[in-house]
Amino acid sequence: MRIIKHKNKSFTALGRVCGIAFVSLWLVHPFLAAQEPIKTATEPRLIEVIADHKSRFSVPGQSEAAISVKAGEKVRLRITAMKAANRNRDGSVHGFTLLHPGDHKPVDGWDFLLQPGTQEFVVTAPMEPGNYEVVCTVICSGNHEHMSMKFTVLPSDQ
Ligand SMILES: [Cu+2]
Repeated sequence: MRIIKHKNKSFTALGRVCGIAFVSLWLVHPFLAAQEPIKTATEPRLIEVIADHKSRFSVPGQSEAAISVKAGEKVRLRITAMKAANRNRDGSVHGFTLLHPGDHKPVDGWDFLLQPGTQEFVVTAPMEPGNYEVVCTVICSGNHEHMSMKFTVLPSDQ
């Protein structure tokens, strides 16, 4: 009888220790969670583009108007557009449309009309590597036909 009592006592003591440990952990866990980084490495890469008043694309900090992405890479396009000679009826001053290397057809989800000012689009690069091209789709000026830029999709393992 005594042994059983003793066992029960030690069981209760163990229960108490566990209970205290659990409560302490529960009290502390919001502080542990607050230590975790809020931003993760999967944040899409920012790519800046300017579509200017002379009907040219450019990339700030680059001498050549060209973009390189990895196949399937998620990127955030920040495009600043300035009016050239003409604008569309909807107010767009330039377009930004990605064309496939082979048939020059627009890539799904990569066809934008640009309003004056800065706008952002989060997009996923095509899965197929190759030399794509970005073209303007608004008859923005006499230079419209020449308004294009290189867009390279690299294999995802490079
Ligand atoms: Cu144009």
